[in-house]
Amino acid sequence: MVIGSRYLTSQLPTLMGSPKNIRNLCIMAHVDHGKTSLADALVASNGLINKRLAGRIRYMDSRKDEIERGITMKSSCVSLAYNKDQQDYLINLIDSPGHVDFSSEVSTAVRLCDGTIIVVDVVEGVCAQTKVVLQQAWVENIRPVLVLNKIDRLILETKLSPVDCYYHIAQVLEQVNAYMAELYNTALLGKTAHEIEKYQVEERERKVSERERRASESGDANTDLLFSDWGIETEDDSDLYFTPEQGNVVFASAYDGWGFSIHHFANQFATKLGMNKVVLNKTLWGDYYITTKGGQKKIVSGARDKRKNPLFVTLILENLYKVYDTVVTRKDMPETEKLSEALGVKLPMSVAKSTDTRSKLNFLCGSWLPLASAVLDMVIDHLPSAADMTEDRAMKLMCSATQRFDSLPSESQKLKDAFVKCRSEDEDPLIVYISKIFGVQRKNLSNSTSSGKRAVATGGAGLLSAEEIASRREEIRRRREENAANSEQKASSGERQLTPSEIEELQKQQDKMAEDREKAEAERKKWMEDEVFVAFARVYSGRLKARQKVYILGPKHDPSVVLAQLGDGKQLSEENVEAFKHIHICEISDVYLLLGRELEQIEYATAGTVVGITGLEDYVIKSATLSSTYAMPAFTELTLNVTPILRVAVEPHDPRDLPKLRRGLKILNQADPCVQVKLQDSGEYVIITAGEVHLQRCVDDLQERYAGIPIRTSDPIVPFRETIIPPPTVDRLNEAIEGENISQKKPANGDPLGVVEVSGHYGKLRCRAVPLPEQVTKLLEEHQDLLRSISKIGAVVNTSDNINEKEDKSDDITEGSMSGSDQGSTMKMGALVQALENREKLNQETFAAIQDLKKKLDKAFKEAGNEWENAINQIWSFGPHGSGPNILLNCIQSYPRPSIWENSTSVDSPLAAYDTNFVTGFQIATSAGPLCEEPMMGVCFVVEDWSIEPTDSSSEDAGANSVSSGQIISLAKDTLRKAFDKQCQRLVCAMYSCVISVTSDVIGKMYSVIGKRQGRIVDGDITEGSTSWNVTTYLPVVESMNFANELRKSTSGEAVPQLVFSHWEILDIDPFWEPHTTEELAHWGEKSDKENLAQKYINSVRRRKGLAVDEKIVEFAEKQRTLSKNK
Ligand SMILES: Nc1nc2c(ncn2[C@@H]2O[C@H](COP(=O)(O)OP(=O)(O)OP(=O)(O)O)[C@@H](O)[C@H]2O)c(=O)[nH]1
Ligand SMILES: [Mg+2]
Repeated sequence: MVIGSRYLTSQLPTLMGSPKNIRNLCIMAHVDHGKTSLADALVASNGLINKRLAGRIRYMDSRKDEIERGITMKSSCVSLAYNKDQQDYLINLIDSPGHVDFSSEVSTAVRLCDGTIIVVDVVEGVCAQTKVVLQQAWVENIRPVLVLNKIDRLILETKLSPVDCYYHIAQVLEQVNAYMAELYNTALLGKTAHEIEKYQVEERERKVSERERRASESGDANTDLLFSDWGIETEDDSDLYFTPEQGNVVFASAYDGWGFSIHHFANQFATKLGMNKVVLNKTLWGDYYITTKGGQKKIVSGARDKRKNPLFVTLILENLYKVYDTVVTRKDMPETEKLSEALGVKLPMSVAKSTDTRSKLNFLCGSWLPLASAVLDMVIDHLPSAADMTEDRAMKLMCSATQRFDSLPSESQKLKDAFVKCRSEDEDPLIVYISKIFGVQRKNLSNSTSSGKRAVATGGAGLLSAEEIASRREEIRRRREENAANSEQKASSGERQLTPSEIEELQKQQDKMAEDREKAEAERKKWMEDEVFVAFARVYSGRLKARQKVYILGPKHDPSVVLAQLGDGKQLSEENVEAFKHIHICEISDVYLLLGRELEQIEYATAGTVVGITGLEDYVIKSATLSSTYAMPAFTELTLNVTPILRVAVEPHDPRDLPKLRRGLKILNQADPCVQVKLQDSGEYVIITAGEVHLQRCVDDLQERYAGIPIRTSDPIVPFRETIIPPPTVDRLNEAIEGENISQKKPANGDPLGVVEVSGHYGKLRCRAVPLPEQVTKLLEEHQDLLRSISKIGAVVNTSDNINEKEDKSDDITEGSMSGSDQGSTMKMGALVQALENREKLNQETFAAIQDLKKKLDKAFKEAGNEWENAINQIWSFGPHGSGPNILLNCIQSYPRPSIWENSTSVDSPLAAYDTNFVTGFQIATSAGPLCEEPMMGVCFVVEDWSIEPTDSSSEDAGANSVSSGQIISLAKDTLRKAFDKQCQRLVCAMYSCVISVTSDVIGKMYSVIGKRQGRIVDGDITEGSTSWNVTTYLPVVESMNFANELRKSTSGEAVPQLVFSHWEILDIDPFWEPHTTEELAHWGEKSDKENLAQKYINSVRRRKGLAVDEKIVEFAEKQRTLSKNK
């Protein structure tokens, strides 16, 4: 029975006290499989919405665009009360989006949960996103239960007979379980025999304890005995799988508001038919049927072989079919009344007389088989409570996969117990994780007048009073006067005199800037009046009170560094916290219960609950850890399953609004877990999103909420890569290039290898570019993080780390201003060294991974041929940014430099001094290739010779003769670029992969849309048991704009693609191709007038970047002249 109601939300805080009775869970599924509709039913059970509207209103979709488009775009939480077996439970339910563009929102939800409801549309079956969410649950170690939704569609739409319906559902269930088995097997594959054994023992123990718990709860201790009485084999089926008999599967129609588990019917029939409940539980799903032998009812197995209807059909589906047939298909009023009586449901007059048969059915079935209690009973029985946190999971949350838990400081290790105990006494440490922060309309906060405003005011630069604004104006005026006085002083002190008009101009500029700033502030003030930032958080241990002071630990916080520097006995206070840029001390404002569209203020939150926190907007970007101790390591980073790939530049319609745009971008960056906001070298503000729908949401948010100004977006900026390939052996007509056919355009110096040699007064350099073996490029692509740490190992002695750090900062416009003053450099040397040692210790496993990568690379090189024999030990650097898929190879005889795998030692060579300069040149060269200044990929630069003219130290102007580092950088950059230019160049396109499910009648239209956009079909298979096809395609990102819309239009809305970034693929078209072999000349003539796709892409990128484009504006000048003559 459900105890909650609209008026009982006040009871919710009292339910928080007992973590054993708290369940934190999220609903996950493929897009449109019915998550939000299911959430409706559960929300209605607490009276937040009317039961009759459940399944239709989609309460959790609160944004305007969500309602308009009918898809969920963010995860949102609602706290519900539920009563089962005289126990009160608190259920924090998070609805997540299914569209792939928003899968980062799913990650933020999963992190706060212990369990998940996986929803599968029985008509569509297991789809791409279903697999992704199952995998996500697996990786995050959270327990799933299953809801098979939309069973009404099988009855009404596909019109399957009850038996076919049963076999169809069984097949879908099989698909889900097959994928679970796949996950299980791949997880085991990577483990050693010992680990597998340990894992299995743990699983077995967990299962036994769970079974005991359930048995003690239900009082059916002698289950096995009863089974043998009935002649049924008992088998310990691993509860890895979803099996109705275990009760972790609910059959439902969220739209019609009904749902049931096998147990529900087992209970009913046990009393009605006088059968054993336990046996019914085992046999209601499966190959069992009922016979009457000798006047006695008996359940026997083998229904399929004997062509009998299984129990599920005879006892359950046939009844359901009858209800649908009577109420919806035949609309038989008297029969409906009889039915409702038989089912024990009393139809109110308004419903009985209604002509809307679907709502009648909703009422009838919703009362007969209430969906909320079926799902919530399953949740309580099968999902772990907040108190069931295992040590293993706690360790995974505290320590990333590349670290070892036992290498954390002992103070930090002790905190593991706090997770497991999940207690909220005063002496328990406070541990809270914030997975995202989001804007809420102030009117939705329960007491908006007082707390909401204070929430912002205490957060720092929040609301300004009239006096504050006046004092700021005064301050600006004073500074302006000071500046004017200064400039006058300077002018009088003999520097160049400014003319009065120049001074006036300067003043005007300053006035304008001050005005801009004021406007931006006023804009922010207006925004803060309407909206407030709420952090989406879970309390893992301790008690979080309103207005409590806490440490805010950024994602890069490392307790070993802090503890090492503070030393024994020292405490972190508000004064010395400034020295650590990843720690802040802050007083939070208020704590809120999340109730879907509204928030209810509470005094405090205890361990195990999911709540909202205000007052953190000036400290938290995207995610953070709150704690009462700085020994708490930052929670491990969320695994985002989606790569943001779609970039657009944004600018305000009115250039004067730029400050507002900056403000808006800052808020957007803070509030969206997946978006990236960057200021490019060209001065453009760029946002990078996961896809078109995500982009639209970001732009809408910027326009309507965060910046509040009209915004213009550029055409999407699609990333490309540039690479080289071995010279082709056949021409475009597939004729071998040999003999007479050989191109006249040979490399200028006639050197087939394309060696570039430059020599000048500063020395000599000889190098060439070679395509990297495909396997090597792939490995480098996959292990970018590891390559970055390889550079970082070197960074302890080298300076390459600084380059990366600088880059990070200049890229991210929000970083500098949010992280406070950067005083890390004031760290004491001793403490720093120790912290670095600690870090090295932490990374033992990373070192192992690096060795592993080295081995794999070596193998890939050796397989590629003899010329790569010793390549692994000659690697000088990876680029661009020290971690990209390009290699600099040192084959210089006279410079035996240690490879990148070894810590650098001093080398006795004049070249050693310029080593880092050369590498910088390589980094710059690889970050922008000659085709269209896009990064290179899969290129190896072999440096064969490099020498520097010895400077004559005896000569007087020795300093002037010596080579400067800038010269070496540009020498390296230019020469490497030239070497690249000598080879056959190709463009590399980013590819989306896309699974489309369509019916066979529109499949042809779908193919034509894909073909038009250079797409490629990789796989197409008919889904078993239906007429729909699952087609997998690859589509270049550059061709994907408006693809979803076009496809939807041409297939009458049947095919809805979801695009996910998949890989990089070489576009096998020579961008500079012209007919030159004999066959080609015969076929195309001197000049081919067919459009060159690669050239088209390159030109569009060059045009966007303002680079020279080699295009003729007038192609056929003669014709034009003739035309004008005729006029
Ligand atoms: N026939 C039928 N339709 C359903 C059922 N459940 C949901 N739908 C419909 O399916 C569509 C999608 O439902 P939602 O609840 O928005 O699906 P969702 O999984 O939340 O979608 P996203 O959040 O966008 O991923 C809506 O049109 C619903 O009316 C059901 O049980 N039966
Ligand atoms: Mg939804």
